[in-house]
Amino acid sequence: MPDLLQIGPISEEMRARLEPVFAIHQTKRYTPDDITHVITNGNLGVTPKIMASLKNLKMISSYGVGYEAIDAVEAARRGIIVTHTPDVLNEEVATTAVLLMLACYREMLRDDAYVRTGKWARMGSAPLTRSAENQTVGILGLGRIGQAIAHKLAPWQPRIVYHARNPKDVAYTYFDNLTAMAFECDVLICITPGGSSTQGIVNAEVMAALGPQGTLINVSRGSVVDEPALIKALSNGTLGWAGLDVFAHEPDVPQALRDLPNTVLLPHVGSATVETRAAMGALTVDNLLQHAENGTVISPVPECAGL
Ligand code: NAP
Ligand code: 8YV
Repeated sequence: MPDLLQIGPISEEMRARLEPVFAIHQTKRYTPDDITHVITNGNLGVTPKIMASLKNLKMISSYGVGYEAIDAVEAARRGIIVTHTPDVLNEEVATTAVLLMLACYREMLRDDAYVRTGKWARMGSAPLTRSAENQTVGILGLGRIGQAIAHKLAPWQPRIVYHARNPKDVAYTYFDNLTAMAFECDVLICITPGGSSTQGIVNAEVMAALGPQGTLINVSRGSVVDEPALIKALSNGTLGWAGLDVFAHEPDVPQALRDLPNTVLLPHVGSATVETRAAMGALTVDNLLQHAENGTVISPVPECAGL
């Protein structure tokens, strides 16, 4: 039986499928030389120290599509296959992005409070909100989820523009410069990977370009947005609104951000429905079982695709 190191929690369904095939070890008690497989998630990943200590590691299966907490280049160099869970969460995360955008435009939290606090009864009506129809929506990172967001926004008849490192084979307008795109946008939706190449790319300049009537939506990683600059821009009116599912130091969200009325804040729940989390869990386990059976996997990360 191959030895599997479990980093982070797994569901009972996942455990029930793994137990007949793997000897599962918890992080507090295992012999590093025994471990051939690791199961982890996008948040915890595998630290460089743990990866270096596992001399006989063959495969890492990560729950979630983002894998910046795993050094996939080093894994590939050592012949270790890293897998993740792309595609099965596209629609769910896209829904979260649209939900945040609409909640910002239509002031859903403010109006909910109007009813709950009795302000509606006292004031008679709530102030008007903004229409989300016919907006210019910039998508930062037009990959699997970015394209799902563009499709899901269609009923609001947006003009879609996008920025990525390379243009895609799509009908939307490509910008090779993020600030230049932000000048044209009413809304900027971030859905790139995290990690060093996107660290702080949504900076004060991009926020100023988006402007006082602009809305920033982040469903990618907290690291993509310069959080102190965001707090400043939202506080002084340089930027209008922000809808955020992800933060720089989760689960800690700065009090200044929590105090701002022009934000909608979610606890990293982009993919967090029962159905989608089950699909992610199933793919995480499928990759492990297939590797144990014949050494192949279903969804390797690009760095490991050739292994
Ligand atoms: P994907 O298909 O790989 O798409 C990523 C996109 O980002 C591509 O268009 C890529 O295009 C672009 N990109 C990569 N590096 C960039 C850079 N330095 N500057 C500008 N654009 C860059 O990935 P996906 O499946 O859509 O997932 C995207 C990310 O969403 C994940 O990695 C994860 O961080 C995040 N996510 C969040 C949640 C949540 O719960 N909030 C859930 C799932 C995923 P180029 O290669 O041309 O640059
Ligand atoms: C998960 C995510 O919540 O897939 C991702 O990249 O951010 C989310 O779907 C997370 O990865 C689970 O650890």
